[in-house]
Amino acid sequence: MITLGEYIIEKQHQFPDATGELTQLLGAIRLAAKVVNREINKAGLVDIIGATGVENVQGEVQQKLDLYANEKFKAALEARGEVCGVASEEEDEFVSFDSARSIDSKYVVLMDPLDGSSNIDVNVSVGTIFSIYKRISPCGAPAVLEDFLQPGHRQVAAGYVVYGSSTMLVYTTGHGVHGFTCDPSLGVFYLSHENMTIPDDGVIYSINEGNYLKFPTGVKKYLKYCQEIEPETNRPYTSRYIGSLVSDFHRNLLKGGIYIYPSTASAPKGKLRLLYECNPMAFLIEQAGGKASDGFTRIMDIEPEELHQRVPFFCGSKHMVETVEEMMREYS
Ligand code: AHM
Ligand code: MG
Repeated sequence: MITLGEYIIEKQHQFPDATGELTQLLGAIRLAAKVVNREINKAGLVDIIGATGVENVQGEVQQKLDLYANEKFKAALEARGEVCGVASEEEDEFVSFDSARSIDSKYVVLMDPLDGSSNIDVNVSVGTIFSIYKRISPCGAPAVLEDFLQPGHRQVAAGYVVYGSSTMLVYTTGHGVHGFTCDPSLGVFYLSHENMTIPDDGVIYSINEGNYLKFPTGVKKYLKYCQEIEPETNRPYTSRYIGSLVSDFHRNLLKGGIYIYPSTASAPKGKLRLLYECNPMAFLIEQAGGKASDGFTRIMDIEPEELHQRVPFFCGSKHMVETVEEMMREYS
C-alpha cells in the first residue's frame, strides 16, 4: 500500500533540480481535498447546500460549497508558502500571496475549486481541478498576471479530485497519470491506478445534446456518426453525460470515450474555461495517450489572453478526437 505522500516523494528523482517545493505544494492540495471531501459528504446533513445569492464573475450563482472549497484550497496553498499566487474560477482577479516565503516561491496554481457544483444538491459527483506552472516573473516579488497567462504546454503538474462514490485524486507531473483512492476511515489516499492510459478508441460520447440545434455542423455530423449502426466499429456508441466535467472525464479516461463541449450559436467560445478546466484536463489526457483540442488546435498550444477565457473542448480517446476534428475541418 503506497500513499500519495510516499509516491510523490519516491518520484521526486524524475525532476533533476527537485527541491521538494512541488512535493509540498501537492501535499497542500491533498490536504485541502480531504477537508472539502469531508464537507461535501455532509452536504445533505447541514445547512450548507443551496445558493448564497452571490454571482461569480461569469454571472453564475455560486453555491456555498464553491466558496468553501475556494477558501480551503487557497488557505492550504498559502499556508505552505510554496505558491506565490492563485487564480480561481471563483474569483475575478488572481490573488498573490505576499508573505516573505510566498513571494520567493516559483509556482502559481490555477484552479476550479468545485467544478460541476450544480450537481451537489442532487448528490451527484463533483470535482476539483488544478493546474500548476512555474512563474515567469522573478522570485522575490508578488506574482503578476503574465505568470497565470501561460499556454498549457508549460504546465508543471495538473490533476483533479473526484468526489464520487469513492474520492480519488488523479495527477500528472508529465510522467504519466496516477490515481489515488481515499480510504475514508483513515483519510489517506492510496495508490490505486498507476500509469492510467485511455484506449485509442472508445464507445462513449459525452455532450449536452439538448443544445444540438445550436452546435456547429461538424459536431452535428459527428453525433450522427456516433449513432450510426456499424458493428465493425462498435457503433452506435453509448451516450453518457453527467454534466460534471471531472466525472465525465474520469469515466472516459478509464473506459475510453470523448467529452465535447463545443461552441454554440449562443456561446461561440463554448462554456469551459481554458485555464481552470481545459488545460489541466488536456495535460492529463495527453499524458494518458489521448488528445484534447478546440476542434482545430491543440488545447495546450492556445496562447491565453485573459484569466476567464472560454474555449470549445474536445477531449478523450485519440482516434475519436481525430475523427471529430476531421468533421470540424470539413463542415465548419
Ligand atoms: P461550472 O464550473 O460552473 O461547474 O461549469 C462547468 C460544468 C462542467 O463540469 C460540466 O461538464 C458542464 O459545466 C456542464 O454544462 P451544461 O450544463 O451546459 O451541460
Ligand atoms: Mg468549472
